[in-house]
Amino acid sequence: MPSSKRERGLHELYREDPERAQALVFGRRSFLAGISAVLGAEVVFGRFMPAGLIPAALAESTEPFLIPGKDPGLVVLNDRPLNAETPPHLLDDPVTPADRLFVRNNGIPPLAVDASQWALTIGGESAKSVRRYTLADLKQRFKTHSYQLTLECGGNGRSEFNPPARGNQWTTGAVGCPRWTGVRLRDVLKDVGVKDDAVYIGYYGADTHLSGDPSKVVISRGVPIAKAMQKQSLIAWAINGEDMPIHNGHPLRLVFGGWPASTSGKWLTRISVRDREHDGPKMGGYSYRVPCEPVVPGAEVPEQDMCIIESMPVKSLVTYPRSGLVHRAGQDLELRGHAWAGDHSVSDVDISIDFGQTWRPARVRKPVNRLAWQQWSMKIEFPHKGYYEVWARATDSSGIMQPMVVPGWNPRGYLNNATHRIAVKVV
Ligand SMILES: Nc1nc2c(c(=O)[nH]1)N[C@H]1C(S)=C(S)[C@@H](COP(=O)(O)O)O[C@H]1N2
Ligand SMILES: [Mo]
Repeated sequence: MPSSKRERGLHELYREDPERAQALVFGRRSFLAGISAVLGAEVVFGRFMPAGLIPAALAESTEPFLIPGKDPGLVVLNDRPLNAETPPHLLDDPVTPADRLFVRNNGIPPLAVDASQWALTIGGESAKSVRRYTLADLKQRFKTHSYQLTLECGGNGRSEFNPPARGNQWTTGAVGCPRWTGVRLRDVLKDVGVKDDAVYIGYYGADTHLSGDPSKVVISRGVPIAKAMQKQSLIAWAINGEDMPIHNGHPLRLVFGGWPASTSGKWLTRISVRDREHDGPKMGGYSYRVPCEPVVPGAEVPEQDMCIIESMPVKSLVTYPRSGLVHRAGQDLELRGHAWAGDHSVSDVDISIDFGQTWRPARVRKPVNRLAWQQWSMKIEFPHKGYYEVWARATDSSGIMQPMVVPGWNPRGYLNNATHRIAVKVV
């Protein structure tokens, strides 16, 4: 793997400057040996391979980057750190399978984890004690709870902002809603004892900084104490009844449904109960913050005018059919997908097949529990043969609707909850 300090990896480097990428990755002399290792095969006519050529296997597919425990259909946006999103049609299940949950790493995960040795320490200036819990302690001493909780990266949809925002160019797939199992954070916090002046909790995980510097913390975010104390806020060890994939935080992580997923600390080793807003890396500046008041696209916003993102906005996906479907004229088509709305629930999903001229209500299911996404479905007929777009627009329980175009521009490209569109050709 390259030793680049910036947040970019092989894919991006190869796209921009293949020669430099090769030099960086393998060094000039050992290039062929290195490339063979990555491709998993000898480059048979390697001595004829032009310098700077992008091996087709790297340029065209994610094959060499199959992620352990993940569906090969996930799209890799970056491999250092690893970031991969899920195409909408792979999110069709009401409960997201573990191998289809997106991955957003800010650093390098602890790859060899011994769960039997894992421990979580809780302390901080607003904790009444410092306590250490092994995974076994958590399982034995506290009641186990399971909830389906929606996890969405604050930057999901970033690729649509204009002017563009730097960072992972997520399209629609940095979201999922598996069933999480663990203990309530509040039960454990009560065991530790929380002082009256507590206002926030902050997490620390066992991943390492891209620079390799062990003294640098990758990311340490958190939530206000009120969110921490909600019954759905979990310290989780399982997804859908099984150990979670290493890239999703095995063996222990926080899960705060409906809030930017950056609050849901992975590979959790420590929680600090704070008497102030937590101030770990990526809490301040422009990280996971948006202008407190709307700004003109491209504006330079002073740091003190940025506010922390809390509950995520209302949003929906069309997960069936897959965009590009060719459908027989005269037959009904059953559309379906999910909708979610941060701390709120979803009250309506409306569908348009005429570019927003008219809308018809879909059937919307109740959430299985608070903070779980909801399923919508609708049977539709198309009046003529030709090209259609299906647009889905959700409304939350407070009456707020998804916008049809990309909403408020912000420097880092967060919170794009514009309607999802798919293409259908009727023949
Ligand atoms: N320790 C740690 N926790 C972390 C991160 C990380 O890089 N390190 N990334 C955060 C971000 S930005 C997101 S969007 C979610 C992604 O969770 P997932 O990879 O399980 O989908 O984890 C959050 N928790
Ligand atoms: Mo994120």
